[in-house]
Amino acid sequence: MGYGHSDLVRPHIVEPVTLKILVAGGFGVGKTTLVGAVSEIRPLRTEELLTEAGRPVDDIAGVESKTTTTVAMDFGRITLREDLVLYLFGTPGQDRFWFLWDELANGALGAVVLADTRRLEDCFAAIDYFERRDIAFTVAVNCFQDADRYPEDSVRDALDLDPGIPVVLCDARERESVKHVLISVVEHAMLATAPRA
Ligand SMILES: Nc1nc2c(ncn2[C@@H]2O[C@H](COP(=O)(O)OP(=O)(O)OP(=O)(O)O)[C@@H](O)[C@H]2O)c(=O)[nH]1
Ligand SMILES: [Mg+2]
Repeated sequence: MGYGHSDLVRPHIVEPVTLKILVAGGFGVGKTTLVGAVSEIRPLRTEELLTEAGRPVDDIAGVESKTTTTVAMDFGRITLREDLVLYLFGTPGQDRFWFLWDELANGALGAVVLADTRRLEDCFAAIDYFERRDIAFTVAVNCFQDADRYPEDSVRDALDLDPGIPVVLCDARERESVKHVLISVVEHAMLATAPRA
């Protein structure tokens, strides 16, 4: 006789589903901040100093206090539920790093497009990219203190988004706020990729 010892120690081990989510948006909109706010592992960052040499190409209007920029990617992980783990890949915000996007987008289930209402046009390129590749995305407005607040629907109109695309307001520095954004992305992406009945 005797019992299966391992059954006692490990009653129900659930193998989590892991999903890859991209975090995109314009330069300095808060992508690195967002990944850092929710990641349960120390996020991998690839920050380089913004330098005098980069000044002609790096447009820091609106983010003058910024001293570093992402040159390859941010990487973090969050367990949303015991059976659902997200791997977050933050993209570099500057145009000169576009060549990295295809690599990062490979296998992504969905994406967050972070937007700043003072520079909405900066996220057009990311939206265009995901629309072309049929990657489901949620637009998250990072509410900086000195930016005017607009309701979700005004942002949707301004960005000319399809009615089904979620728009949420967030604070990229706040863990709970970012979790809410990620839940929106996962729900939207699941619906978008589910086979139609
Ligand atoms: N007030 C405020 N500041 C923020 C917020 N999110 C980010 N910041 C600040 O804005 C700056 C830019 O943030 P990052 O997270 O580096 O932006 P990024 O999108 O990763 O930038 P790139 O990788 O260079 O494109 C940093 O100085 C942050 O501290 C926010 O929600 N509110
Ligand atoms: Mg960054």
